Amino acid sequence: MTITEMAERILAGDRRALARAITLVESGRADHRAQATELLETLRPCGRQGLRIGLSGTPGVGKSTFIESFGMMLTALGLRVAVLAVDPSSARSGGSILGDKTRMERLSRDKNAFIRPSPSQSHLGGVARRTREAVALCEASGFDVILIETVGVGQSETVVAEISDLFNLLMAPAGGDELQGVKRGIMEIADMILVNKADGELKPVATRTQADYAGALRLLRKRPQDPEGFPKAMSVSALEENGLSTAWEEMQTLTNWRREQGHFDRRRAEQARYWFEEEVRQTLLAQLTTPGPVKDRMQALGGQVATGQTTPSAAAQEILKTLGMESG
Ligand SMILES: Nc1nc2c(ncn2[C@@H]2O[C@H](COP(=O)(O)OP(=O)(O)OP(=O)(O)O)[C@@H](O)[C@H]2O)c(=O)[nH]1
Ligand SMILES: [Mg+2]
Repeated sequence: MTITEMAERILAGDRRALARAITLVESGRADHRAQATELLETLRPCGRQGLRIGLSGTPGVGKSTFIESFGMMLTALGLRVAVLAVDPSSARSGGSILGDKTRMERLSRDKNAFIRPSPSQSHLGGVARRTREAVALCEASGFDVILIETVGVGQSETVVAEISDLFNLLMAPAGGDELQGVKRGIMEIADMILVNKADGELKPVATRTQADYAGALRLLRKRPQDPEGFPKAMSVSALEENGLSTAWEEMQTLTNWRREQGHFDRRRAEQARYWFEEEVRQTLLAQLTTPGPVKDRMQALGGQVATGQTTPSAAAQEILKTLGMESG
């Protein structure tokens, strides 16, 4: 299949072509990278845009269950839904989204849904760059909503927030102590906090937890990209499918306001700039760390610097010269 054919099929909504294209953007091979870049460039003018929703939460909080219920609700509304994942580590114990495909049984059988397991790469930034490209491919393929899942274990939330229009944090019903432990940075990037498992005997705890988060969110400085009443904390039950349509309505309210106020496009522009810079940074870094002449030279010069045969700055200049970049 040529790149032009692949692009045409993606635009026509062909799922197999989409899956192949995602494999192409995930590939580490230099020729694949060149093809992937060409493909993305070919698709760029189509201008199709979906809503990118990031979803994070600790293992066991109910992300998979939520995506299944929420995704089914969206497809029932006639929307096409794609699910992608960013795994902070390939050795994730809780079960990858690949295993989840069996857990998300109803959604994976839905012809208006597309579930893509996470690529198994060790480097988080690398995975996220490619996930962002997979998002672009899904948009070109006509998906209305793209759900991007990540396990909340540190840096991955920040990375997913850089790919998303809306970033949701899924939380478990908990006492005040656990609430204290929630990192401030996470609260600052969340557009919505969803307290899950608001059912059965956990319901009163969930309601209290929601009120606590709502209070904590009010204390944070108001961001220009939030209208009155946002960021919001809500409670849902992914299992019993409660509160999901209300959550969706709130997401739309927030998104529509941001579109009207210009925040939506501004954010996407900032993100595009961020990923461009990240691509340059990562590519340069890769030259220094992947086995090859530059890495060998680094090693050799490192030895000379250590034994005082040359200075760090003179050695650095030599590496930069090898890379075709001389600093002033
Ligand atoms: N009571 C209740 N249980 C839930 C709800 N959502 C999920 N669970 C249960 O919580 C457990 C974990 O759910 P998952 O959806 O697998 O959680 P996850 O966040 O995807 O977990 P990892 O993939 O390991 O990170 C399962 O036993 C679910 O049945 C809910 O709304 N209410
Ligand atoms: Mg899961």
